[in-house]
Amino acid sequence: MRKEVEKILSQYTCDFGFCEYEKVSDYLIKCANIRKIPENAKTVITVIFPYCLEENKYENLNVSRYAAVPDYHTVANAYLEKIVLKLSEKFENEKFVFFADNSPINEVFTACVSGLGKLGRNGLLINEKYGSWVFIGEIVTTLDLNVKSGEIVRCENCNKCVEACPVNALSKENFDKDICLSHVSQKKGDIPEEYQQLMKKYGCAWGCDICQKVCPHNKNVMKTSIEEFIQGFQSHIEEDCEIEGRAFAWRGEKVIKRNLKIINDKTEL
Ligand code: B12
Repeated sequence: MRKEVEKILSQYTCDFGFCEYEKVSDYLIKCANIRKIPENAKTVITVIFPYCLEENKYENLNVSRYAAVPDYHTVANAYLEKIVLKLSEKFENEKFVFFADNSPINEVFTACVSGLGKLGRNGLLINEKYGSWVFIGEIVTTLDLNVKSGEIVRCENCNKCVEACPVNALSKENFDKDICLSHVSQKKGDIPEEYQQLMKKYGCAWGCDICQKVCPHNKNVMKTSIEEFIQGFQSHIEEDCEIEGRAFAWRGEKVIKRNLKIINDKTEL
């Protein structure tokens, strides 16, 4: 049965792995989608979507790399939907439900125990081929593939990401999401001056890549072959840009416009 599932998955441009649902079910993230998980779920099929492009593409970047490609929710969900259609045809009596990001599944940890990579000190999945420049999605199914989950393997803890984080969000053992620059840049309302200064300094109007850029595992990684990411890449976001279809659209245009104003402001803070 596993071979048949693998055959279907390998028709798409994605790498994948498996784990027992039971292994991750104790760590579900509370969100509305939790009710979509099928009763009697047995297996999680975890899929990664690499998004790194050639380095020279990032020269004029004014958002983090994940936001420079078309909205990954749409791209990942389209792939996952196609896979689920094929799987449902093949295994008529089983249920298959897919998620990407907006998911009750802790995707980083699930990808780790699905054999897709190490857990980085920055809290991100580090894949051997693509580094941490991957999005994660998954299919939760009642199909019992009799898989054996792996254990979580942590990175070497070289500390580069911890030292590079300008707000010390990684200094304590547990990641402090409330002070993370990526988190603050995505919030509504006023941005503290200290954070405005950092956004200007790094020229980044959405998200933050600092802890990933310094990671040794992200050097010379394989580039994405996902056409949607290659074709729809937009490195420089203008204040009057169309936000539809971009990763920051969910927040509404006010937030990205506020941020672009901050980083485009030429006066000293
Ligand atoms: C909320 C969120 C954020 C928040 C908070 C992040 C956080 N770490 O809490 C903010 C806005 C800061 C953020 C930022 C970013 N994010 Co984000 N984020 C998420 C999201 C939607 C949920 C994460 C979450 O709330 N987890 C719950 C908390 C409590 O988990 P936790 O801290 O890990 O603690 C749990 C584990 O330790 C667990 N545990 C312990 N042992 C074990 C063992 C097992 C087997 C399991 C399963 C669990 C487990 O127990 C704890 C309690 O549950 C995920 C998607 C998802 N559904 O997972 C994407 C996700 C993690 N983000 C992603 C990305 C790309 C980013 C950014 C890189 C974007 C950017 N460039 O700015 C940054 C990176 C910042 C960083 N260093 O983390 C990707 C990561 C891809 C990768 N390679 O790992 C994800 C997976 C989205 C996706 N579908 O691709 N993010």
